[in-house]
Order: sequence, then structure tokens, then C-alpha cells
Amino acid sequence: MARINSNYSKLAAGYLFPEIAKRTREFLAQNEGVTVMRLGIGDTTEHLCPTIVKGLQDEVAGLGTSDGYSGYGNSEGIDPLRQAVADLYKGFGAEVKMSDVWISDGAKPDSANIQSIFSADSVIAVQDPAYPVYVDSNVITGRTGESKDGCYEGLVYMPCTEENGFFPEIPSEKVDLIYICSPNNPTGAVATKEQLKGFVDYARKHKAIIIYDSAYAAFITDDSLPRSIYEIEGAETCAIEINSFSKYAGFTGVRLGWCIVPAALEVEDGGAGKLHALWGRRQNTFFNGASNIVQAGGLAALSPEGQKECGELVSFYLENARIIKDCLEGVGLTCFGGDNAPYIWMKTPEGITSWEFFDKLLTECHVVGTPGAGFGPSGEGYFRLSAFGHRENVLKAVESIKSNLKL
Ligand code: PGU
Repeated sequence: MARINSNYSKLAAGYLFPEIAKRTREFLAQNEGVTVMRLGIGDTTEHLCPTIVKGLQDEVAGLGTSDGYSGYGNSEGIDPLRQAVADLYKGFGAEVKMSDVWISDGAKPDSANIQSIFSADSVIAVQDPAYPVYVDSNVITGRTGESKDGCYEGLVYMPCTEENGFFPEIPSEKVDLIYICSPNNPTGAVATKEQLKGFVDYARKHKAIIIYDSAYAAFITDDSLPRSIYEIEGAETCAIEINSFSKYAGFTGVRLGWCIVPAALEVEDGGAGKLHALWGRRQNTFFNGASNIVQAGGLAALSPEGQKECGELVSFYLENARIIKDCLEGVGLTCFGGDNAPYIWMKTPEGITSWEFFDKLLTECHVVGTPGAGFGPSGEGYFRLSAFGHRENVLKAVESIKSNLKL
């Protein structure tokens, strides 16, 4: 008799973004003729850069020839791309070995899958608020109890608040896995080197592992801020880093990411090389490698010309962020983030919950955003606006907010 994984029933709600899409669809069904401006999900909108398109097309053309055809690749990805990723890190002063780089089909699968190489009784610490995948993947695996008052039992929440600049204090208890996202989704805050050093020191002392999601690293314009945790000395012994081509190169639909699992990592019951080998074993069993076509696109994205073109895209989205933030501050709302990240983290007006603000913004302004509560209990009272959008759509959204939002 087959039985279900009952941990799924612990999940407090549906996955956040489909839930928002559903509520938006319901609103549109009830309000015929209305169009909405979508600043909800962080999904890129601008077309691929020419250098990437050429990289993809050349690979497709090659696959149509006997010489250029390739079948299954290594689950860790093609070496030139792994090397290009390692070289990218060199560019900002971090030492990453090509052999520690795994190419994947995106940061979301990696951030959900990585927990599988750790013990089932690991104590998990998450920034609160956080990208929901870190929590949900551990709930599904059974590392938490039930959800009570918006918190899962057994999970260590590290509040990120206005008071601590949206970067958490180091846990006072012993935890085993620590998820850190910088630039942060949803708060837009970027951890400083000193802040990361505090966590690296903690992790080395307690043989904990940091899972560092740097999916938005390309949005850092302030050169004093770290783009990788490996800019911190000793991080290769205690940190895994996950990143993506999604936001940097517009690959949200194309799909490509990478995960760095250094051979130098050490845990309580495994010395150097152990976690590295386990991740290789996991990927070889569950994954047949990222698409060869897409990897060629990734290689083009990391070429000097590709980096220049992608950099322009990133600047375009950061300009959107500035436009949105200026508008919100102009109507008297308090905002954070948006300077080195594509998200603006806004305080909801006094007495209005984040889901109430979602409804208010949708009904009054026809603008879709993301309620902070969807990212964890400390997200209540906040609202996320995404800077991904066509300029025309962003301008329409800000005009509507200025004219129609009743505060
Ligand atoms: N990591 C973080 C921190 C993210 O915010 C996102 C996307 C990803 C990883 C996903 O990267 P991929 O390489 O594309 O897999 N966050 C978006 C999209 C929502 C989602 O469910 O992934 C967001 O709006 O938060």
C-alpha cells in the first residue's frame, strides 16, 4: 500500500508565487477590461543579449552536424563553463577551483536539493524573511515539526529587521545548516564582509555549513560589498555557494545555474572531500547535466562581450528599482533595498497587513506585488516590489501608485 510523504501536509500554504498568480487571475476575472502591472514575481522581461543568442544558435547548428553532435554530458557540466565560472570569481578576488563547480539547471533546484547530502536531524537556521524554497524543502524532508503561528517547530528563525539592517544576529544556539541569501530576496539588503565573517567564524567553530545563495550578486554596484562568500577567508571550509544565470543573463526560462561545493568543506563526521563527493554522487544519480545548448549560452554570457551586454541589462533593472523606490518614497512610504538588488522592501502603512496591502495595491492601483508575510513571520508588515519589468510597465505602475493609492 503506497503512502504519501505526510511532511507535505505540514506546508502552511501553497507555494507563494502561484498563490499570487491565482489571486491576480481571480481579480482579473472579476474586473473585465482591467490590465495589471506585474511587479510580483522576480521574473526577467528583457530579451536575451545578442552574444548569448549567437552562443545558443551556434550550439544548435553544431548539434545538426555529425561533428558537432553531443549526447549526455557530465552531470557537473562542461569544463569550459566550469572554468569560466571559476574565472568569474577570480575577477572579484575569490579563489574558486573549477573542480568545485557544478553547473545545474538553476539555483532553485540546487537550493532545494542541497539539503539532501546532510543528516536528516540537522538543525536548520534561516534568515527570516527568506526565499521560501529553503524552508519548504526542509519541511518536505521532515526536518521540522508542524507550523504554529506562522513558524515551523524545530526551525531556527533568524529575524532580519529594520533594527539589525536586515542582516541577522549570529545564532545563540548550535545550528547545523545556515541559509544566507545576499543580495537578499526579499529585503534587498547586502551583507558586508564583516557580517559574513561573523557567520564564517561561527560555522568553522561549530562545524556548521552555510548555504549561500548569491543569485543576485550581479546587482551589487557598491564595490566594497562582497559578491561571494568566498571573499571571506576560510569560507571554502564551511560554505556552499549557489548562483544562477537567471537574473544576470535573463535565463529564467532558459534555465542555468551553478553550485560550488568545495572539496575543502568539513563537517562533524566527514573531513575534506566528503561533502564534495556526496554532491557528485547525488548529481550523478538524480541529474543528467544541464542542456548542452543552454551551457553554450552560459559560456557566451560569461565571455567579455556577454558580460558587457548582461551588465547593461542589470543596469536597466536597477534603474527600474530606482524609479519604483523614488515613487514609493515620494508618496510617503518607507523603503529599503533596491540599490544593490532588484527588490524594494517597503513597509506597509500603519495597521495594514502585507496581504491587505496586496489587495489594496491590486484593487486601487492594479499593481501586483508580493506580501512580505509570504517570506516568513518577520516579513509581516512589509511588501516586496520587483524591479523586473519593461520600462513602460514600470512607469505605468508608478503613475498609477502616485494617482490612485489611498494612504
Ligand atoms: N534564489 C533566489 C534567492 C531567488 O530569489 C530565486 C528566484 C532563485 C534562487 C531561482 O533561481 P533560478 O536559477 O531561476 O532557479 N526568485 C524569484 C522567482 C520565484 C521562484 O519561485 O523561484 C522570486 O520572485 O523570488
